[in-house]
Amino acid sequence: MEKKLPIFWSFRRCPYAMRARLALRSAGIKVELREILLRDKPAAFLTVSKTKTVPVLELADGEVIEESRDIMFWALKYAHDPEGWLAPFYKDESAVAAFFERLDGPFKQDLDRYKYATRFADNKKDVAENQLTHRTQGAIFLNEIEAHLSKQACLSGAKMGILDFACLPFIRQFRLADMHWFDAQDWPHLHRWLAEFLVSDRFSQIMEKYPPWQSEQAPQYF
Ligand SMILES: N[C@@H](CCC(=O)N[C@@H](CS)C(=O)NCC(=O)O)C(=O)O
Repeated sequence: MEKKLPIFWSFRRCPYAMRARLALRSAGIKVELREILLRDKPAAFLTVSKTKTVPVLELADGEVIEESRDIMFWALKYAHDPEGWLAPFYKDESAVAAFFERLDGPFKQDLDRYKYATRFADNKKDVAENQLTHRTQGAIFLNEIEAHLSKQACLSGAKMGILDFACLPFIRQFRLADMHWFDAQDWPHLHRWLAEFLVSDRFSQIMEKYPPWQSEQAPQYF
C-alpha cells in the first residue's frame, strides 16, 4: 500500500503558497495538491485550517502546518536540505528571522497597499497618494536588496536559497503592480536576479495549473 502523502492546500497565484511549493519541490517531497479558490473555500479546508489562509500542509500523522515559512523550513529540514537552501540560516539564524519579519510584515503591507490601493481608500486622490507612499516605502526594501545583490550573486550568498525564494514571489507581485515603473528603476542586479527566476524551470514547474479540488475527485499530486 502506498504511504499516505501530506495534503497541501494551495492557491496558484498566492505568493505564500508559491514559496511553500518552491521549498516542497526543492526538498523533493511529493504531496497531494488541493488547489482552492479563495472566494469559495471548501468545507474540508475550513475544518483543517485555523487561519483559513493558504498554504496549509497536513501531514500524514495529523499535524497541520499553517504558515508558509514553517512549511518551507519543515520541508527543507525533513529532506535534509538537498540544495543547501538553509546555509544562511545555519550561519545566522536571527538575521534570517529578521529578514522574514520585515518581508512578511512591513514590506507585505506596503505591497498590498500599493498593488490593491483601491481596497484601502475610497476616493481617487487618496488612492493615488497611498499608492505613491507605499511604493516609495516598498522601494526602500528593494534598494537594500539591490545593494546586497551588487555584492553577492544571491541574497543567500553565492547560491540561491531560503532568503531568495522566500521573497521572490512577493517581488514579482510588486513588479506586476506597474511593470513599466519597476523596470525603469536603477536596480540592475535585482532585475537580473528576478528575470532569471521568472524564466527558470523551477518557477514554471511550481506555476503549473491545477483545477480546483473537489471532494469526490481522484487525488492530484505535486
Ligand atoms: N501567514 C500566512 C499568510 C498566508 C495568506 O495570507 N494567504 C492568503 C492568500 S495569498 C490567503 O489565504 N488569504 C485568505 C483569503 O484571501 O481569504 C502564511 O505565511 O502562510
